[in-house]
Amino acid sequence: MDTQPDRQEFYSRIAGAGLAPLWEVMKNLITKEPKSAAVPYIWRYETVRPFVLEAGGIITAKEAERRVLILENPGLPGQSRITNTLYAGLQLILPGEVAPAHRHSQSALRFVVEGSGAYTAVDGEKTVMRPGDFVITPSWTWHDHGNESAEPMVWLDGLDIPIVGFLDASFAEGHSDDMQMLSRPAGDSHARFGEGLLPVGFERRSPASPVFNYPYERTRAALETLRRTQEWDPCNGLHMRYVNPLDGGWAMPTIGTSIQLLPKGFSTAPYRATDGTVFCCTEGRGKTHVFGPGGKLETLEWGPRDIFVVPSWNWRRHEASEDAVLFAFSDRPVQEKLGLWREARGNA
Ligand code: GTQ
Repeated sequence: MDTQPDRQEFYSRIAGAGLAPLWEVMKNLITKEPKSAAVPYIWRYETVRPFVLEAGGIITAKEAERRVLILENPGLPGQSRITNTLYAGLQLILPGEVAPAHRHSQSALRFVVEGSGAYTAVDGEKTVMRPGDFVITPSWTWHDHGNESAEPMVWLDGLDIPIVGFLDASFAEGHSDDMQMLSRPAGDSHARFGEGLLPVGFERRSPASPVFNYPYERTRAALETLRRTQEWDPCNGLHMRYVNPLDGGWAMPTIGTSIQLLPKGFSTAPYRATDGTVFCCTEGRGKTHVFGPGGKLETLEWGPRDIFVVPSWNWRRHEASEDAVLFAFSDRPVQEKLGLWREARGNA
């Protein structure tokens, strides 16, 4: 007996009452394992750089408010996201420009890709940025960017826009001035929070790290010292995360950031985790083998300034043909707080 017509008729009647049958959708709602619509993808800097610079002739930073080309995952077209939960973009600031001060619920990170000497001001303090610097803009802090150097500056933006959108918790406002007033000298936060010291009696007001620039120079020096111990993780090489000195947690509450050194010739064991991850290469060259749509094995070949994404639960393996350094970010802190984060390791 064909029950379909009866069922369809039932479904249309209950739809009018705001009801729907779970059994028709359950397998897609509660999957046996993560099934991300995002796909692995690489943005080679030599391919995207001309477009980023071309945008500089199309609109000013002031008119655009933020002149950014979004790195949109091809599996999520039109959704302004690089993974299901995170947004990424390449922001250009030309010499003499200012991206006017604003604030929003979304937290942002900057990872400098090209140029040196432009600044970001966050909550009354300026920080000058150099390639490989990791800078954070915590939720609801005023921030403006400017470039007083003679070169264009490009950085990778990472924001939790899809997460905040999912929670319907977005607020934003523009400042009355393009540039906020500065209340502390450059380096103040670093001296106060980034030197193994904390002001006695300091009262925490934000879940984000009070250190807002993690300069590449120090990060790179740490990796260089640590490589001598050769305690490599088989899946991730020498892998360090950026830390909030107040509690030892991630530097940002919604985005986890890390840096890893893969020495020349290092080939990692297969790895997957539930946090879809965005990588940006700062030095060296290598390949990442990853299973793409339909289980097809793909190879992403990367070098300096290239950005690539590995979605949730996709197996991947890195191979470094030169000493390579990868910066990475993902939603891991959110998943950890919710007790959802998982990883799996394969054999080398
Ligand atoms: O620099 O404040 O890529 O507000 C997207 C939204 C950068 C920023 C983005 C933003 C910013």
